[in-house]
Amino acid sequence: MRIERVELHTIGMPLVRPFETSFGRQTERDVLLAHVVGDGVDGWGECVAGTTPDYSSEYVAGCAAIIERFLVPALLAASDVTADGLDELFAGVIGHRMAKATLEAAVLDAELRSTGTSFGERLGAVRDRVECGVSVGISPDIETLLEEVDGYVEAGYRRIKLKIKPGWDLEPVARVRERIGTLPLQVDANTAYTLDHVDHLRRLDEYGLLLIEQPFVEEDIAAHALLADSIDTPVCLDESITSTGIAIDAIQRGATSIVNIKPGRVGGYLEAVSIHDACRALDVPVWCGGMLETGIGRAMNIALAALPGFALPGDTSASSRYFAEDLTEPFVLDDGYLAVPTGPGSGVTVRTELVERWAVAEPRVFT
Ligand code: OSB
Ligand code: MG
Repeated sequence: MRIERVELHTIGMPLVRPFETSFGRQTERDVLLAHVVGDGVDGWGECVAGTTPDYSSEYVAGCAAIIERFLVPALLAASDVTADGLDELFAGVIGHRMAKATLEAAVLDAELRSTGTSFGERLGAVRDRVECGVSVGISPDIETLLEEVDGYVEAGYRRIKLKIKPGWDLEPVARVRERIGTLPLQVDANTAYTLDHVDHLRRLDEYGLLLIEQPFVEEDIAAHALLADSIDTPVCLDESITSTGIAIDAIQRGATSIVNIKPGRVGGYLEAVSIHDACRALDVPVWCGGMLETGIGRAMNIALAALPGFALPGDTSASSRYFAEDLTEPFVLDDGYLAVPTGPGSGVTVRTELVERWAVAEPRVFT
């Protein structure tokens, strides 16, 4: 298709409760949206970058700059744009995967709408619903944490993930394990530890965790391999996994025996499928991570999580876990599952009146 117009919108959406990780505390999501129009169809993509470069080096305003200055001109200049061809079209820009993923999602959405195909069909979904977990932030105290966990268990979530950091790890894990019995439990450190903590982290082994996510800094694959050799809890990389090649390398080096796949982090849904395929060939289970997505990214993530290698529940929670009102029709948990959308493209409809109402800046329009 030929892309005739690209709009960039930035909106602010309050979270229903603050979300605290080892790297920061967030009360609102700053969302950059790309809307592409061409050949009589349109599509939306959501950027997963945060307001500040604390989870990765990318951040909202930086993504907007890369998109405006380099990616949109390439898109508008091309006579025939396909999602498959974007890798080549954007080859002049190194990295900036979250920025590229934003436009890839919008182009895929438009392309699929033009043929009446759903994301699930295009990506290779084999299930019509996906099992859901929930990511629980660091709490002011244990009682508040237990209350929050109780609510999620009550809501039907099939797996709990606790954010941990030095000083907030063994006790919350022990108390939550005691509270939830045998419900699957995992932890995410978002790079908060070092190799000096190996003996300490080994103490997590007694809580029967599904996995420990990204204990060390993202560049240090070797440290994760060392830890994996020293503890029984499976090590799972998140931040470190930015491409298929890096995923294969980390697996072969024994640094990760389970992989968290986030489309935004790896440059888009097509690369996410490629990582899924590589992991499947190596018999490594994967699960779908989350970045507090609105209904747009959530719809696409749920389609991805329906691929055969997604063997563990994802951070694909219901809309209500994040927002009082979502940007699309809300995703509602049913017995711990979310249904894979079946309509063309993402299968959801963006509520453009909300895009306008929640705008924090004038939209930028490129033709
Ligand atoms: O590390 O998985 C992470 C949110 C923002 C940035 C990083 C992470 C997260 C989450 C939330 O854990 C997952 C979600 O519910 O979307
Ligand atoms: Mg993580």
